[in-house]
Amino acid sequence: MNEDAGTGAPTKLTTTKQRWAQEGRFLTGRTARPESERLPPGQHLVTDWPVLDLGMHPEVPAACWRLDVHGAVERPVVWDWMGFQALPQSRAVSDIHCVTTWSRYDNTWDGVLTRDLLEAVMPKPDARFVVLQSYDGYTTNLTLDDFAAHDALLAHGWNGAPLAPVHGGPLRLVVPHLYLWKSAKWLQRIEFRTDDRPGFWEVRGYHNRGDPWVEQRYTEE
Ligand SMILES: Nc1nc2c(c(=O)[nH]1)N[C@H]1C(S)=C(S)[C@@H](COP(=O)(O)O)O[C@H]1N2
Ligand SMILES: [Mo]
Repeated sequence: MNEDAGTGAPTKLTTTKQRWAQEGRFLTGRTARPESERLPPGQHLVTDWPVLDLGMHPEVPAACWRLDVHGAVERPVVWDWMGFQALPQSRAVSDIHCVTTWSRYDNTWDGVLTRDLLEAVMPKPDARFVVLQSYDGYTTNLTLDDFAAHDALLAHGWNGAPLAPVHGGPLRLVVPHLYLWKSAKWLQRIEFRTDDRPGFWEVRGYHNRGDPWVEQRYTEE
């Protein structure tokens, strides 16, 4: 017997398809993002990589370099360069978005995923925030959730080469889903906290979170 729209008796196939519709079968819960929507609102694409910072470019030879991870963690640690390289190493590709309206696609980063760092230091259950401090005195703050994003990493390589000192080498943070000011260059200390503490730009009118997709550029007065 053929299916007849509207009137036909339900066949096995129509009942099954009707059940799929009710269950929302095959829905991914994601929205397909056309290429035109890869660029957040108010941004334009660049192919070079502008340098932005406070103006002092601290030079930290690998022999003197340390990363101090402390605060609300079970296992505080100070890594030297060798110790840091002994952590699981990953490669990730992401776009960067700067609050000054430029974006740059397809950056290949080498380094340690923040997830792997978290596994090593084990934040205490009441840790909610992370404050980054850098060798030039810069600070910036993140929620632990934003810090732990699947594509966030502590990067020492960019596009197959060591990360250039002007871009934060030996080591910088990269949090692709937030404006680039959250991605501290010349990373020196990571503090896990139970309370938030706004950083250098956050106390100077920049948004506390900095989500480029909803243009969280500045704090609204
Ligand atoms: N240590 C440190 N990190 C920093 C900054 C800084 O001044 N010092 N500036 C931030 C800002 S405002 C931006 S836009 C990006 C720029 O990174 P880039 O120079 O690699 O493009 O670094 C961020 N990280
Ligand atoms: Mo910036």
